Amino acid sequence: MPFPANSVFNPGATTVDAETLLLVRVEDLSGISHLLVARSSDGVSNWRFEPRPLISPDPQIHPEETWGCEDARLTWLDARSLWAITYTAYSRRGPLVALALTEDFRSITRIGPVLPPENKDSALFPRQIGGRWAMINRPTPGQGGAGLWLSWSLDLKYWGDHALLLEPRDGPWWDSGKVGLGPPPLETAEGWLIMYHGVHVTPGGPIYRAGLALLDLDDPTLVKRRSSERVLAPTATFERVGDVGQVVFPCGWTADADNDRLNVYYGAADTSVGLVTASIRDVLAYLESCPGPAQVTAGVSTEGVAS
Ligand code: BMA
Repeated sequence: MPFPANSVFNPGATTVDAETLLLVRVEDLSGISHLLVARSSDGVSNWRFEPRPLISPDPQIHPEETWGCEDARLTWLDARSLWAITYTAYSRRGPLVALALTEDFRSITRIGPVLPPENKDSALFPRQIGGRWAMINRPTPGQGGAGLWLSWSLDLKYWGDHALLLEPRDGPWWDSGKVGLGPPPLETAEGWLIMYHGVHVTPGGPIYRAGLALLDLDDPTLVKRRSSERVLAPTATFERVGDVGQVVFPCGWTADADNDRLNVYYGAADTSVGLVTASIRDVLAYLESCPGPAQVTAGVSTEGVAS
């Protein structure tokens, strides 16, 4: 690392000039987080870090960032020829969703706070749907658990038509209590693929795991499939032990459709970065076997029953 760091985790991911680019969250020795670019030609090894963060808190002009900038998600917006960076600005009144734009990951334009606290785990869809931009986010309401919401915008700055998209389940489920979006939605022939984390609180503390869902391409308010099972869980020592143990927290992925490969980058135990890979075809075939809209909506998703 180019400067002293307590931990490096929860990276956004994309591809730039045929290289994998991660925007990693670096928690400094005071506890405040910054977002730093790392590049690798194979997406696995020889990571090269920029000397300075791309996004550091700027509390004079952006008081909402006073306690740090965390957990970026990166979405290439083809129609605008730039990336949207959604990140958690940690304000003194709680975490909120902030948006910045970049053409090159060398400089950014801050749009600023787009949703008030408490809200986080947000990412844009890569293209407009029905003439509007769409963004998934995760407010924390006073009742009913924290779920995924969908919000809409004509200009990327002003967001509305907020609606609940996917609720946490209940009881012993791996995604009871809280869920939050992982990487940005990925367009596939079957629908928008999303990965989300679920938090199950146990007497030993919370466990963060991740599962999958598929949204309708033309109407992403419709959840077509939702995995009953978690597909990623803390099992290795580096996922079970760290600053916050028992955490896998995916925020970024890159997809190589030609080679049928999905690379998922995730934070492990709020301390380091892990990578898991999968076949996109396998993932979509698995989702086809998962519960359909009726079960998802009723929140009574039963094992392997398609509607
Ligand atoms: C969430 C976020 C993440 C963190 C996770 C586990 O609420 O704050 O940044 O990785 O908790 O501690």
